[in-house]
Amino acid sequence: MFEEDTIAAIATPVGMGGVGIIKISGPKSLKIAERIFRSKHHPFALQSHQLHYGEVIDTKDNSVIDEVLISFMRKPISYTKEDVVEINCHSGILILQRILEVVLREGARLAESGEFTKRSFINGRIDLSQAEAVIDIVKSQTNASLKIANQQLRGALSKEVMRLKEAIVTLLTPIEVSIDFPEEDIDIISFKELRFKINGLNDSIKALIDSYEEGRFYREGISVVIVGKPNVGKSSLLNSLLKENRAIVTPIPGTTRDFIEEAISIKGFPLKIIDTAGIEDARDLIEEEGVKLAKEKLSCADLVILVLDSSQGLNQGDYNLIAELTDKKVVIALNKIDLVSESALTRLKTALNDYPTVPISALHLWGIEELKEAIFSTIAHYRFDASSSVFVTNTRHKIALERTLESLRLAQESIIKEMPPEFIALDMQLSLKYLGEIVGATTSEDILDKIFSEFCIGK
Ligand SMILES: Nc1nc2c(ncn2[C@@H]2O[C@H](COP(=O)(O)OP(=O)(O)OP(=O)(O)O)[C@@H](O)[C@H]2O)c(=O)[nH]1
Ligand SMILES: [Mg+2]
Repeated sequence: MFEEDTIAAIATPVGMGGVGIIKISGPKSLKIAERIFRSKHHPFALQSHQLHYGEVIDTKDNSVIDEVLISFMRKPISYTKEDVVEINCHSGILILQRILEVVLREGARLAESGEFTKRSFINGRIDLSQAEAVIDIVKSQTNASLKIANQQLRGALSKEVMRLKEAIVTLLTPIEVSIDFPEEDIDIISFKELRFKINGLNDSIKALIDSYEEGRFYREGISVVIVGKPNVGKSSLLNSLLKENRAIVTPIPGTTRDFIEEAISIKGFPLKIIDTAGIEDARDLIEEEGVKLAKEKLSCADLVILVLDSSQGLNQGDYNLIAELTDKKVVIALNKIDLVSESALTRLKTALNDYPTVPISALHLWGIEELKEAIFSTIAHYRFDASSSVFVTNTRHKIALERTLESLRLAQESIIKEMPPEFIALDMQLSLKYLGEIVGATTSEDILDKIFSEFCIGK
């Protein structure tokens, strides 16, 4: 059906800017471009893979909409493997919309979210994991996550999945032959050898599943939650880590009601840093909700920064909070040190001997680098060389790998129980199906729709 259908969309963010792009893909692309584009050079032909300078004309009244650069990429050497036209115009919402209107009027239809990339997948230029990498690239907020997404786009994960698939097929073929030709005396692989080889595959799959935890940190960022009693300087700390006034800071306890989440990176580590409402007995419903949210965030934190007001010493509220953090990685920030004496600070540090403590003044930006160091040293074990191995960062891929592993485990079980070869073959076929889901070879239409709906329109 794609053959008949030509799609178009504005590919750049809407707003004022230097350049805006309208993308067209499908069999009518060239015809539409020829209708709406008037070159500055004569005679003229829209040659493939060249930039042409001219104007876009409103075909209704022949008026000029904008001065543009237009390119035509003849299939199959294009993003979608179809005929593609890209119009670079000035980026103003009216210009972009008017050009799009003309393109639609001339026979294209508005593209759905991710439809260009979906076509690229359906036409076999990239597989599903590579298409998903395109979303990851667009969403990347750190160099490390960008690097992993780029590897995936280049096919690192696909290659590993294909290698596993081929290995399973190699093991499965003689089993299937023995099922189809039971009377033939074919030298099929021994059960012992089969178990041994499946074990080897399991190890590779497990390594991929294990990479998910690390990969997740790179994709989503390690979540660092700032907690403490009201007014101790949590929002001030967030602001000083971000180097901007993101959160409201006032001397009134209970200033932060909701949570605030921002991304920062420390030595290349992506962090999601979350400021929360002060935890204390709530005085009203809003505070109660704030405390509830803060505790929720706390429960899924990878690392907690507990902020204490060193000018106030420790009270029961602080001890209660500390008690809630026993199973968490914690760094304690002793804030407002500009208000306390050296000796008071030493006493506090001694009292908190069990924890890494960093004296800071969020107001004066003292100790912020030291705090970053302390954060880094508690998460440094997540460090790995993102360039050397294959990472699974996508939950969908991880689930498919877990199912693959489970099918192979069932196949192993059938081997141990000396079940008929049909049973072994069935589970091994299932394992192939699950692996196939990662690259989109065996993925259902609804799942495809769901994946591509996460894209923006025009990608
Ligand atoms: N002297 C001094 N004052 C500070 C420091 N850090 C924060 N403050 C002040 O403490 C008050 C509370 O700061 P916030 O950052 O709003 O504290 P919070 O913990 O976010 O407070 P809630 O959102 O109400 O829980 C403000 O008046 C800040 O200016 C510091 O290092 N030294
Ligand atoms: Mg606050």
